[in-house]
Amino acid sequence: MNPYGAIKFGEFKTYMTNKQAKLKDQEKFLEGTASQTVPQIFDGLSIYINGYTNPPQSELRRQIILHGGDYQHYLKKSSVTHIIATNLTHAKCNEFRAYKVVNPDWLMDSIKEQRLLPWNDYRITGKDTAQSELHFQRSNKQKQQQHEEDDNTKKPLEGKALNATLLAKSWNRENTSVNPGFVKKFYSSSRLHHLSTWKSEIKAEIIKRLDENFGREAGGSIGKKRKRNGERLVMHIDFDCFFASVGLLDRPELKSQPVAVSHVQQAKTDSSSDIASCNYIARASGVRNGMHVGTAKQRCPKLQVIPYEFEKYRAISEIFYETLYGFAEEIEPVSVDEALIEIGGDEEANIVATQIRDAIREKTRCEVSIGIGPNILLARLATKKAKPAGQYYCNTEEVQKFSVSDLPRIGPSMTDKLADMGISTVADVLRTKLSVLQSNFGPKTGKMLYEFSRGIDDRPLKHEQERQSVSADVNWGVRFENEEQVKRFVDELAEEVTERLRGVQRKGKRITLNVLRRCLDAGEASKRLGCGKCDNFSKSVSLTIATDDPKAISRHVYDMLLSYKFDVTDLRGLGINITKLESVDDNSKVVKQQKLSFTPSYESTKLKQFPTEVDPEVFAELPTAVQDELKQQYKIHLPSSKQTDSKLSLQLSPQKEKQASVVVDGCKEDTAMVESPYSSDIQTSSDESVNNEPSASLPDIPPWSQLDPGSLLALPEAMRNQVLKLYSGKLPKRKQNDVELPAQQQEQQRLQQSDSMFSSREHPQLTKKNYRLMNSSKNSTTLTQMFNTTKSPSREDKTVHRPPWESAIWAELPASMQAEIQADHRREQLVRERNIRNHHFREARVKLMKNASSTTKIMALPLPVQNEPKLLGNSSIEGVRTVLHEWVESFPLGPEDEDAGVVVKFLQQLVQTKDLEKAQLAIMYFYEVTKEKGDVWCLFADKLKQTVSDATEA
Ligand code: DCP
Ligand code: MG
Ligand code: MG
Repeated sequence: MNPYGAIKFGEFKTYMTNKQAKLKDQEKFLEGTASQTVPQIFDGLSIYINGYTNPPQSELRRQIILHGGDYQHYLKKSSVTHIIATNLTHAKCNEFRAYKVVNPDWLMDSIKEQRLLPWNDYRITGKDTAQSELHFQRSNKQKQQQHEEDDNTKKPLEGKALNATLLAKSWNRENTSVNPGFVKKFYSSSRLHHLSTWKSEIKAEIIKRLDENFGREAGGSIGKKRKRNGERLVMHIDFDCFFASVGLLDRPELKSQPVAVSHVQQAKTDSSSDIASCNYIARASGVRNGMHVGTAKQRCPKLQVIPYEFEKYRAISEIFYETLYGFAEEIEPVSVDEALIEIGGDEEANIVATQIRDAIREKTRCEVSIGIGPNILLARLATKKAKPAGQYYCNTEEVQKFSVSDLPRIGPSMTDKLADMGISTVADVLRTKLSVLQSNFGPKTGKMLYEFSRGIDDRPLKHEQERQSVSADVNWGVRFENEEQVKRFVDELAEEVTERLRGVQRKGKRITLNVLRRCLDAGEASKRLGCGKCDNFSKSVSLTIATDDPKAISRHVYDMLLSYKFDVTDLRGLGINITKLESVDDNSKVVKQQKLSFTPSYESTKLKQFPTEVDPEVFAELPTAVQDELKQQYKIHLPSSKQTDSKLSLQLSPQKEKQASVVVDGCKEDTAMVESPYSSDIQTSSDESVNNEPSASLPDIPPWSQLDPGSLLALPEAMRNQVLKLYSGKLPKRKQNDVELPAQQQEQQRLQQSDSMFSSREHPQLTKKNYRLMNSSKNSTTLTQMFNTTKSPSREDKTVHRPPWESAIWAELPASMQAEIQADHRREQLVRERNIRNHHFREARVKLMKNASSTTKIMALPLPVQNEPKLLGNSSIEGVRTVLHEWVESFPLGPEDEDAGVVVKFLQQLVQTKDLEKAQLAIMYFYEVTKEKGDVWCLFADKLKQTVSDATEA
């Protein structure tokens, strides 16, 4: 059944089924984006949220899905495993008494700890009913503290007193947030910060290399020929005890000793400092990465601790990646000391691996180990066997020898759950039915386990993951004495997050504050200057325009922090997370538009959702012939008696839907554009040519010749296809237009035709002046402008309605006030837009009438002589399609260079002669016929598209 189909009155059940199906569709999307990176701690759980919660239901739902849980929109008592609620009425208490009812802290704390915490600690009981006093984010720990207060035996510990004791020591003052510049200092010595920064730098470098070497082909390769008869060869390369090995390079005297890298210099048996890396001699005594130095010292009294040397790690990592580029066909950076590569060619895998290890040893004097396999799963498992200083090939059958906890994405909670089911090795998984795995772990994870246990893993290597968020969190050394220090700290943190945003050339629309507040019964942290036992809080604000302005971010964050009314002495950690990212490029486009006084994109996208409404009076004014013509294109609904604004709404007749949806969208779209100072110019040229167009019954579409080809290629595929379909079906040949163009426009077209990436070499006379002319050409309409060929309805509507967020004081306003002003602005905007639509309708009438008398004239126009580019003698799109089809069918392994050259040249010629319509249709068709023909053809299709796009932009 189609969940998006219409339902009839009374079909409530269908409505519910459809709604659930739609919601599940949305969830699939979230799941798909999350499961690769986020620990799936709620896997196998089915969670329902009851009533008002904090964080809000939408956020909880997102978190549940992101972390692998099944979110239940409706309480299906048979399948729900947990219910989340903040308060329960007595009736609900009764109703839910057989369920695990927990407060939202359970979810949020579990996420923070990346493991499923015992639900019992967060249980909502009768005492938490709505009749009792409402507690904001009342956690179990707070409840406990409340009890303590109640029986008056213990007083809560005072943050102020705790901090005073701690900050009395000068070293502590020096190394906490009371000290200005703490954030910078913290990050300069934070290894985790360095690791994450390096990773994004390495990714950026890889992408840059692909750009340089291959003009950015999709799934780009580093430079080897892909052969291997379709078999994959994946290698997982990882330095042995990376930080420790690098540290030993300049300390040869310690080479035969147990060594660990940590912040502390004097390793004492009570030290709580973490070990980042320890050599294999230390590991023989039971020392492990991540262990406290104190514990390690107890296990291995001879342990030598050496300091971090971040610059050296980065430098060695650069050599490492540089070496890998020489061997890899594809590369996925995993971390500073680790990468996955895919090998082409036909050389024996073990020989290549030895060559790689030798090369890296020679250049860095450090050892790597290499796991090899036919996919990522097996290569990663093989590394476990290869370490230290070795290499290992893991074949598909061998996977069964591993324990389940060795498998990727299987965390401790899943390992425990599997153990409960009697499963501890991969061989045990293999014996378990898919249905059992799926019923215990959900369909996705169940299937993953099933496939992993058979050595199946078809994940490709990735080097370009879209960045979802940028954040800066500090949860060490956070101690405050007064608000001033907090404010300064927030400023510094905002600076930090902004720097990171700029580093990845992004701005963000959503700002989230994360707070760690000391549990009110908790004393000083056991880890020196650590955060200790804390409650988590988080709050977000969404902005209309993406930002990377530290001042604005800081202000919002500080506002949110103040709203909690926490005592500053109880703060133990603060973090800023920026999401809903946009690339700076996208953003600069928006900014540019705003300078031209266009309405910001937010408004226009919103408007796309609205039905096009038409004033019935205007409709009634139309001549019957025109009314009839419109009725053929649109289903015209009379307003129901309940409709207060007495507007008609236009809906497309089913048979015209595809074609006319562009127009309808266009009407909506253009409401955002009518304020352009150029709109009246566009109107003039459009009016002149509209007489030539048989499609003038689609009044808002300008002639093909006026489209900006660059914009056409920049459109989303679906929209572009619609536009092209519309043009190819409805318009006369491009040249017919030219005949009727005014002299000035013809000159501009001539200039445009002489300019392209290819012609610029042949026409060195292309001057700056030409370029300027071309760019200022009135008839170079952008794709968005093409929907806006009508004049603004009135002077009033032409005035610039500056969005309030452009004003200088916007950032000064509190978030709540901003939200209100934004809502007002949107309302006003809607009214303006409705007026504009009605005006468009009047304009449409004028054009339709003009057009009715000019059809004969068009038919009589002579066709111009053309020197059309040909593909193997074919110039018609049908002929071109036939050639392309036969070509693809005849060469299953991919295109021959010579043939490819012919097709590229043909497309270039089409661009040169401005027959973009044909170029685009050819490419669309090519995509269609190569879709199922394997990587080589698909890559070539991308390349063709890029060629045309480049040529057009040039
Ligand atoms: N690292 C860290 N903190 C972590 C993880 C890693 O500081 N939580 C640093 C120290 C490691 C380096 O990254 O030396 C590489 O991480 P690995 O997990 O590869 O660990 P090692 O290279 O130290 O050891 P192995 O030989 O097991 O790979
Ligand atoms: Mg390593
Ligand atoms: Mg590693």
